[in-house]
Order: sequence, then C-alpha cells, then structure tokens
Amino acid sequence: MPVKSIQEQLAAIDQGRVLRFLDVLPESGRGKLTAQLAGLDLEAMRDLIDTQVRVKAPAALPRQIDPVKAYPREPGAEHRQLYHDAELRGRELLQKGKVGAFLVAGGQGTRLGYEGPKGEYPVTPIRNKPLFQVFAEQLLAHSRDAGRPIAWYLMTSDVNDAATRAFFVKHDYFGYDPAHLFFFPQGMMPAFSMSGEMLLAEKDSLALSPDGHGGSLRALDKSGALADMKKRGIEHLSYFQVDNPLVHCIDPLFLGLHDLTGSEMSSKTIPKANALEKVGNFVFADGAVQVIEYSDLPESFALQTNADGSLRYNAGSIAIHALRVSFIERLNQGGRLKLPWHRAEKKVPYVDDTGTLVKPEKPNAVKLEQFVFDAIPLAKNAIVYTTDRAEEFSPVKNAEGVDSPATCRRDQIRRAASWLRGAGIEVPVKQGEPDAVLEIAPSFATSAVQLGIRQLPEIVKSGETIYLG
Ligand code: UD2
Repeated sequence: MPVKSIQEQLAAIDQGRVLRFLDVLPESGRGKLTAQLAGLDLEAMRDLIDTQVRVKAPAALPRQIDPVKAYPREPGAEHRQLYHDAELRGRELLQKGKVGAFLVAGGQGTRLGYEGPKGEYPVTPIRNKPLFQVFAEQLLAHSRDAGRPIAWYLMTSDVNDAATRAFFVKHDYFGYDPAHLFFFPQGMMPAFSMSGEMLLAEKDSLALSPDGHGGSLRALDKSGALADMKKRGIEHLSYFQVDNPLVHCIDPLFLGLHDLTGSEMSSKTIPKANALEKVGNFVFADGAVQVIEYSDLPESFALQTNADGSLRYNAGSIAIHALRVSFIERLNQGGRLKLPWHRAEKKVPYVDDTGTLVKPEKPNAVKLEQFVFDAIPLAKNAIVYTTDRAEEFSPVKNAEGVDSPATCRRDQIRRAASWLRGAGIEVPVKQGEPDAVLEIAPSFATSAVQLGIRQLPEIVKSGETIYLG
C-alpha cells in the first residue's frame, strides 16, 4: 500500500503520530513500518480504541447464567447407541480424509520463561521429546490407523514463525510429510497507550503482539489454509493448543459426536480442580453455550455449590475443540472476523517523542486479543463433552508449581501407568505414585485400548525405566 494512502487512513482515525519518525527513517525502516500498518484493519481501529482501549469496562456478564449440560465421559443407557455410532463415524471421517489437525502455537510463552517457541520445549519423561514431536508422532499414528495422511495446520506468529519452521526442518519434520503440513502466521495487534495511541517499539516498528488464539480463525482464512482444506475435502478441524502433551490430538469419539449432533463447534471439558482454578468455565448463558474466562467469572458464581456440596459451575475448559470448516468460513464472511476483543493492561516498552526507549515499571499500555472460545455461542448446536483430567490435561504453563514441566512429567507417567494397569500389567507404587519411569510413544499406542492389543512387558519392576516405542 502506498505511504500516502496509509497516511490518509491514519489521519482519519487520529493515529497520524505513529509516522512521526518517518522522515528520518531509511528506506528499509519506512518499508517495515508501512508494511506493519498495512497488515492492520485500520478502518476498524477507531471504534476499537473508543470502545475497548480508552474505556476500562468490566467484562459484560450474560444476564442469565446456568451450568452447561455436557455429554458424560461414559455414556448412560440413553447415550450408548449414540457413542457407539459416534466412534464409528469419527473413524470413517478420518478414513475419508475429512478431518484436519489444527495446532495453535503463536503465543509468547512468557510465563514458562523459555525464549524460543513453546513447542520446542522438551517434555516427555524418558526421551525428552519436545511438544511438537509429541503431536507429530500422535498425528502420524492416527494417519497410520486411518490409512491416509492427516493434514496438519500449524499456526505460528511473527514472534516465532521462523524459529518454528527451522525447528521442524532441523528435525526432518519428525517424520511428517511436509506436503501435509501447513504453517502459517497469525495476525498481530499493536499495543496502545492508555489514551489510545498506537505505541512504537522502535522508530520503525509498532509494539506488536499476537492477536490472541481467536485470531487463528481469521488467519485460517487469510493464509489460504481454508482454501487448502476445501481442496483436500476437509470438513472438520481438531483444534488443540501447544502446551498440553496429554491432549488426544485426534479423538474419533469426540469428532463423531461433533459430526452426528450437527455441532459447528464442540469442546471438551473436565471437572475443575477447585472453584477458582485458572481455566475458562463452560456455562449455558443467554440461550447459548459459552465460556466465561476464570478472571471474568465473579467469585459469587465460582464458589456456588449444589445441594451435595459439588461445584455448581464445574465445567472447566481445556481448550480442545472440533470446528466445522463451513463455520469458520461463515465467521469470516464480509472480511472481518466476528469475535469480541479482550482488553489487558500490560507493561510495554515504547519509544517516546524524543526517540528514547522507555521501559515502564507499571502497566502503561492496553493489549487486545480475541479468544477462540468466543466463537462457541455463534455456533449452531454447540456441544460440550466431558473427559478426564488424568487422561487429557496437564499443560506446561509455569516454570514451577502448578502446570509446570514437573507436574506434566508426573502426569505423563501416571497416565502411562494407568494405561498399563488397564492392560493387566501391575505397576509398583511408592508413596502413592508409580515407582517407575514410564513413557509410551504415540506410535506404540495413542490410547489405553490400543495399548491393550500390543505386546507388553510382563511386569514393571520397582525403579525401572521403561520406554514403549
Ligand atoms: C487458556 C484459556 C483457559 C484454559 C487454558 C487451558 C484463554 C484466554 N484462556 O489459558 O480458559 O482453557 O488455556 O490450558 O485462552 N496462543 C496463540 N496466539 C495467541 C495467544 C495464544 O496461538 O495470540 C496459543 C498459545 O500458543 C497456546 C494457547 O494459545 O497454545 C494458550 O494460550 P495462553 O497461554 O495465553 O492461555 P492460558 O494459559 O492463559
């Protein structure tokens, strides 16, 4: 886009000052800044600044909030046939190539304190496989079982795109055929001063950060990933996030339920570890299934209990979804993704009027992000399906304490022990934990049921290290 036209657009939204160093910039710097600006939806920016940046409105809560009705993990009599059919349907979808895998990995991973893309982080108990490898091996195993490759869409962001691609090249794509692996970066959003001015990180660069995992739904469209899916005949996406190696990247039962119920966006839930656990809450509110983020659900709701003492709002979101491709297309109709923005106040270094870099000591800026789960209330027939924490959720988010590499390693060993016990193998216990270091490669088994049909060691001895691969 020519500089002139960008200048006009910026003037129209009172953001002309962001070009204040333009005259002193070399050609390359001008090009960089204008390219960043051209990547933004400047037209929509004024409204966003007026409604989301300058004003600090508390998150609007729905008028009527009730617990969500979720499909149970184990079907009762009324669901038995449906679950049976769903499992078959899920397998059929995979065999016909109608399912793609979708990993969002554009985030910055600041809490973990790891510099590179989070997917590089080594997580498995014995082989120290990085998160990306865990997912690649799972998807390869499911491709093998389906008898055809599963196309894998992997979203990065400008923060980690080059490093992510280089990591895959270095590791020979972990055996994945690059013809079925589609990398694409998500969109970026500028940080704003509290008064609504776009901040500069350098004279020739906006203070940009990824636009939230909700931005993935726009990036799928803009990057050509949706078009690629259409070409391949893919109708559903299995969505997961980069920090949870226990995720079943592909789950035939869940995918089949999603398809047979005509759901446009389906989600997995687990009972929360405690009332205030930092996960989103599934609720049924104002006539639709929705997620209310932990930070937005007032304690007066979060702490409510049923007559038997159990939590009334107990459906935690673990960020695992199935989405219809046609739904994502509809959300992007008109060229603008129909999702709300969420505001967060952060410390963002910026260049002041004299060109000096300022490192603030308290929050000075507003960042805006979109969340993927905000698409759920827009989906037809959205369903929620219950799974087990021990089976499917142990993210690596913090360097220490809860949701850390240590708890994730422990939970991988626990799950491996539970799968082995399910197959009739005894696993010794010490102080309540499996007394062995265990790792099951996805190529060996992607589920307890599959493990049951493999050749297994007869016993696990105390203190033993066993890799099943
Ligand atoms: C998220 C959910 C929370 C719960 C939890 C489960 C939000 C706001 N909260 O918490 O409700 O479900 O996960 O683990 O989502 N990402 C991008 N681009 C971005 C931002 C994030 O790709 O612009 C990816 C990131 O790489 C990661 C995932 O989204 O895979 C989670 O992001 P997060 O760490 O910001 O979310 P978190 O842990 O606060």
